[in-house]
Amino acid sequence: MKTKANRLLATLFAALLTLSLPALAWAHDAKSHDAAAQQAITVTGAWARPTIAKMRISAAYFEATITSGEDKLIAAKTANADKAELHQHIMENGIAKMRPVDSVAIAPGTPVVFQPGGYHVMIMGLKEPLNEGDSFPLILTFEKAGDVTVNVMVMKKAAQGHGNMDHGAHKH
Ligand SMILES: [Cu+2]
Repeated sequence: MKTKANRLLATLFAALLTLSLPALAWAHDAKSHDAAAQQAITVTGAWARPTIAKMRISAAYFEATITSGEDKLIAAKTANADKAELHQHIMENGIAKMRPVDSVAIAPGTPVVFQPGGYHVMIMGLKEPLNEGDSFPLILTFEKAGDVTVNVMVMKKAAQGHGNMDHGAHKH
């Protein structure tokens, strides 16, 4: 009985080795492409709300995708403001609140989505007001890929963002 079990284990072990060989080769291959990680990240649809009255704060939204490997968005900054923070909206006892987050993970098939009611880049201490039609550069820092600069368009969108950019239908 014991011999039979041992033989079975040996077979399983051999099978595992066979299986893991291509996996190891693949992992090695993926690692060699780390240098190209920055090119693998694409940020689209970056926009921010115009500032209101004398308030010098805004929030920026965008979607980031990665084609290979995994990374993390760890920081944001812009020369146009004193501070930019990664924030998340949460509901606490039915009250919408926001809090800073350390990082947001990104993987193929799991884009980083910053949108109203969710993740956003809180921009504080803007040096100039943001008006509709303006744009400004925002630097997104990823743990592996490093800095990715995106052009943020200042525009108004409906309070409940569904990614709909065209509000023409509301005009009669
Ligand atoms: Cu915020």
